[in-house]
Amino acid sequence: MEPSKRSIDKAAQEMISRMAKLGQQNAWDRLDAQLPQCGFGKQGICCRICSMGPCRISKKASAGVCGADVDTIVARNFLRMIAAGVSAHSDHGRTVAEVFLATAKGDAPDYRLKDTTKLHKLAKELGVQTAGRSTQEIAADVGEIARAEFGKPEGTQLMTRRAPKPRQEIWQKLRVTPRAVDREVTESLHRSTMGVDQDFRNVLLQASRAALADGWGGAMLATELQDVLFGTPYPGRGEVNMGVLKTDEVNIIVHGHEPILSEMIAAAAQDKELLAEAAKVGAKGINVAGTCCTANELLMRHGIPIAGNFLNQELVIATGAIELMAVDVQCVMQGLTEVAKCYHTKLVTTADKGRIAGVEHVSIEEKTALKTAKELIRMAIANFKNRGEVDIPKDKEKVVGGFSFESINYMLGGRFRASFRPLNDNIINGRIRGVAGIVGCTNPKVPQDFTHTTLARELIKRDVLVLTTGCATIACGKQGLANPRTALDLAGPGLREVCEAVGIPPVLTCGSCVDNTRLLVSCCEMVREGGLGEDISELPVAGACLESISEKAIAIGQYFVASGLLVVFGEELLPISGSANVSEYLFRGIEKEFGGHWAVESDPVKAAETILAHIESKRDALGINKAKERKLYDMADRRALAVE
Ligand code: XCC
Ligand code: SF4
Repeated sequence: MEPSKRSIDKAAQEMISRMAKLGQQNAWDRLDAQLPQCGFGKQGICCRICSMGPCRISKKASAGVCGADVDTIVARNFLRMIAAGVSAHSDHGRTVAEVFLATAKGDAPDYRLKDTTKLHKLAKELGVQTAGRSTQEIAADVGEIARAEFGKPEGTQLMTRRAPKPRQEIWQKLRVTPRAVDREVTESLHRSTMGVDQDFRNVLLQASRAALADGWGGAMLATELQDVLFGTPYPGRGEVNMGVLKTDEVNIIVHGHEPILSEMIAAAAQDKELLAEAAKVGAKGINVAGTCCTANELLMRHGIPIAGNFLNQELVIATGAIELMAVDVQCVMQGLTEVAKCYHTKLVTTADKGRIAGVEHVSIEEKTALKTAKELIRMAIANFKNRGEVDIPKDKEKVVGGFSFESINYMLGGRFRASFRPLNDNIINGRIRGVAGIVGCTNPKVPQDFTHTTLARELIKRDVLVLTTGCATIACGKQGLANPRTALDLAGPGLREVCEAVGIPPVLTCGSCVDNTRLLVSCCEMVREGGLGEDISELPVAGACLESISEKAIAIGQYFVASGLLVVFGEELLPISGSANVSEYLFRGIEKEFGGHWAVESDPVKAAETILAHIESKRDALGINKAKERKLYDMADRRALAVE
């Protein structure tokens, strides 16, 4: 297949061609070898949870051996995906909580509590005494409470109290206020095992509760504690794409998710001794760059360059310029091993829970993290001399990274009156129509970066402020959408005016996938600020994920929906189409209960229309469309806009 059909990223195209020429395989090639993929799996109608199966629903068999009907099977599979997604984010959150606690207790000497202002706020929220106590003491209490959120025997997630009151009441009424994360995951697995929960509605309610334990629990804690540990992000410049790799420096890629590892490598790369060692082997410096979400974490906090998103992980190695790639957890393709073998690149796993057969393992532990990071850098330096021919694409784009909730608040209102008021006002007066979150991965089934960036362009053109996370952020960055200089020209006049006044691009990079909780917190603040209704479900806000790969994305989608938002997902990527009842519930029925719902649309232009229609209907309901005359677009107008 033409490289341009595989990715819209020029640098990626170059590397795809290079790999093809050299006879090396990547995810796209392996996808081709898998085609046609299983139609039962796509629709969510196969079940292999007991050994009377595997069963699949067809014209010939309308039930599994146990009698489970298609609704039960599809709902159960959906719940299991969510449980897996929740467990990934929340295990990440738990690791952060453990390092946080160790830091507070003085057991993790290489880490610091960087944002004590945020620590105090968090302490207050969690009911921890601050007066007359040291930072360490306060942090130790916060850490204990946070860690308990994952496994406490009773009570519900404390962070849910951040949600607007009516939202909390909806959750209580539906009995889905999440309890301990572990409990929700365990119960989800129990309920979806053979012969337990066989009422698809009941199964899907648990899907909401488990997902909420992620969004308002594990993932939210990950973000909050990481901010205290590593610093709350504030906007700063950075660069994205493979052009950030250096021909004359030692290149190290950090790949995966937990900043526990990448922060240490980033810190160690500045070590004078190591820089001198690099110079000795003829390298001008040590260049650390990230891929996937750990890259977002580093860009957000330190402006460290991003080499690419999910589908770039194999391609960066194909530049021949990577001395070492250190990976931790999640979204690390086993395919990396084969690509790394074709080059001098040393692939190293660092998380004991994420090893790869045949790959060297260097375990990162909190007590000795910096020492281990230095060891990894030494391995990279020693490997510099083994470089063969190097082919680094030129492409890179400037981005502004670092839009945390706090920094958006600050940018909008200023240091002395930090506030969401200007955002709310500009939504009310119609300069900004609404806000959309574009999140998610890149999937070889779709041309890489195409849907995220096309959707972002469509939305900003029509005055919708876009917040992005995960690999979608990196996609937008690569296409210049997170750079005020290039992106403001693409924004509609109202949005542009506001962005220029405040000094922000129309697409805000908000971090990694756990940082989707920043979007939830921002929604809470929009409600609290006033003028846009009493609950998240009243806001002219929506989420979209048209290029997902991960169970995590389904969990995120479900907690957005259960928080009251519309979520538009890539059609092929949501395996529920086999059950009309489950589809009907998730697309429509759930809205009556939660105020949010799923929609599927693979065409980004049409997805933009869906989101705009949603935003305008929320504006109508709020009565803020009456104030000003607005141009009513009919379908023909919209299409004309879309092809501009
Ligand atoms: Fe993975 Fe987070 Fe998806 Fe990227 S966006 S492919 S989940 S790295 Ni999170
Ligand atoms: Fe088949 Fe039922 Fe067992 Fe699933 S639980 S594999 S549908 S018998």
